[in-house]
Amino acid sequence: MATSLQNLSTYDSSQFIDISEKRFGLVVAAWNRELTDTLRDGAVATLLEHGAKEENIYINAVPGSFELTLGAQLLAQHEEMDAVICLGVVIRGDTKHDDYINHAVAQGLTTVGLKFNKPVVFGLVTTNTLEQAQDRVGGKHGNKGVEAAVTAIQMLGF
Ligand code: RBF
Repeated sequence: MATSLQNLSTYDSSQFIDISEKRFGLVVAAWNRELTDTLRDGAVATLLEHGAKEENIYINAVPGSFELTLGAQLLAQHEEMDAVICLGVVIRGDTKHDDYINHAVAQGLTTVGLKFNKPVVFGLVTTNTLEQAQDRVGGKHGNKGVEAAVTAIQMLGF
């Protein structure tokens, strides 16, 4: 599943539903902050561009990506929340911490989405190097924050 073959930062918005009354919760990991700020900015800009109202976008920070799951649950449990977008960057180090975090987040966000029956988007950039991460937060592989927002909109139209 090479990212270079799947770049949703260019997408067809002609089928998007009206999101002007939809509420979006963003959960953004503070770890690798410079990178996750860019993911957040891409997601917010995309939601606004497609008609979301600024006051309907709720941005919440969590310490690290591992906390995305609980952050998502705390937002998703509110009935008026339509979709939750989780953003983080996990870069592989010398140990296997990244594996544990990534699997826990993937499993956790899947569970939250199914529990509350609403889109909970996995906007976790998982890379071997800092450069690979930079390429995916507004670099040559697009901005995965943009793609996460697009996914939320698409799933709301499902
Ligand atoms: N959080 C991230 O969002 N990205 C990382 O690359 C990252 N690396 C970590 C490496 C180690 C060794 C540890 C212990 C934590 C790391 N975290 C990272 C933080 C993690 O997601 C979580 O916030 C903390 O483990 C506290 O639960």
